Formats: sequence, C-alpha cells, structure tokens
Amino acid sequence: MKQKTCIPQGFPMGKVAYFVTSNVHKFLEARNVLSEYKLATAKLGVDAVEIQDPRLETIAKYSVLDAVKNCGLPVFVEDAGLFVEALEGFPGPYSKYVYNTVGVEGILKLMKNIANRNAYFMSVIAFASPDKQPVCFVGKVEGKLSLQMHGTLGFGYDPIFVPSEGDGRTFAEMATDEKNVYSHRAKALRTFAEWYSS
Ligand code: ITT
Repeated sequence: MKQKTCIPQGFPMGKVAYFVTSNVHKFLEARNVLSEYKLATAKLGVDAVEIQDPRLETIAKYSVLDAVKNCGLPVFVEDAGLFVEALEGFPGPYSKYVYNTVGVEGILKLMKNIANRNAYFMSVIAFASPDKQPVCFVGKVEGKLSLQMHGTLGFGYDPIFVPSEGDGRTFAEMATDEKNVYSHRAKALRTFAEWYSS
C-alpha cells in the first residue's frame, strides 16, 4: 500500500530557521511571521548566555555566539526590552531582570502620577553560524504605557503597552497575528526573513 505523507496543510516547505529561546511566546510570534516567508521555525533549547550590557545588540551577539558554540548549527537569538521615556529608557536592556523582580506592577508604581507615558519596545535579532560572524536585525515599536493592566494574552509587559498605530488596545488584548502587525519583534523578524530567505 502506498504510504501517505503527514505534512500538515499550510506547512511552510522552505528553509528552516533555528530559534534559540526559552520563551514560547517569542517562538510562536516568530513562527507566525516567518511562515509568511515560507520559512519553518524550530525552537532550540540550547544554552546561550545572556550578559548584562547597556546595548541589546551586544547582548544578542554574545548570546548567539555562545549558542553556536554549544550546538554547532546556524541559529538566531532575539533580545528585547521596553524603554520608557520618563524613566530615561529604563528598564531597557534590564527588562527581564526588572520583570522577574518588581514586575509590571513595579513599572506602574514608578509611573504613578507621571503624565508622559511614551515608551517603545526594541528587538534585536542576531544570526550566526559556525562559519559566519553575527549579523543583526533591529525592530522598534512606539507606544504608550496604560494606567492599568489590560488583557491576558502575550507575556511580559504586554498588558501595559499600547502601540501608537493600533486601536487603543494593549498587546495583551491582541492575538499573536494582531500583535505581529505592529510589534518590534515582527519588524526585526521580517528584515531577518528577507535576508535569510534570499
Ligand atoms: P530568551 O530566552 O529568548 O532570551 P526572554 O524571555 O529571556 O527569552 P528577553 O531577555 O529578550 O527574553 O526579554 C526581556 C524581557 O523583556 C522579557 O522577560 C519581557 O518581560 C520583556 N519583553 C520582551 N519582549 C516583549 C514583548 O514582546 N512583550 C512584552 N514584554 C516583552
């Protein structure tokens, strides 16, 4: 009897991009964007050190080189942060530490009675392979911090970030494909995908 192949309908049949991340939300966002370019995304659970540095690009480059060293494959990593204007760009590259300590409530407390709610998310993707030095791709989304948390989707600071080009909802009130219309990560991923698939 002839064997049937088990490839799900709509599965992208092009190249595979290996994403080293511990964050399943980031992976789902990346898979959704890269499929627009017929790229399949594989999540790799490889160790990749995350240094502290004032520049996301430095953190991402260091991390991707460590990941390549540990798995010997061409891979990409992504480092992102929330930069709040009234806090001189804090938490920025320290977003993960701040999220894991004082959390979203901590940022809302710091922002109490502050009228300037301008903020942006920045994403830096770094790709490298055993014979290729890191190449970076950057994405940014401008927005405002809400006064309270809204929504339950997404992760991190999504419940307090309202993108300027949106309809007033926070990222946590948007499904993945809606967040990908505006997000810093989706913008960096699209630039990466153009380069990677060419
Ligand atoms: P990796 O394993 O890929 O490094 P991570 O969760 O550690 O995943 P980052 O270091 O890049 O990711 O992210 C820093 C923090 O910034 C993260 O913990 C979130 O709190 C926040 N953050 C980054 N991107 C975000 C987004 O799209 N929405 C909300 N918060 C975000």
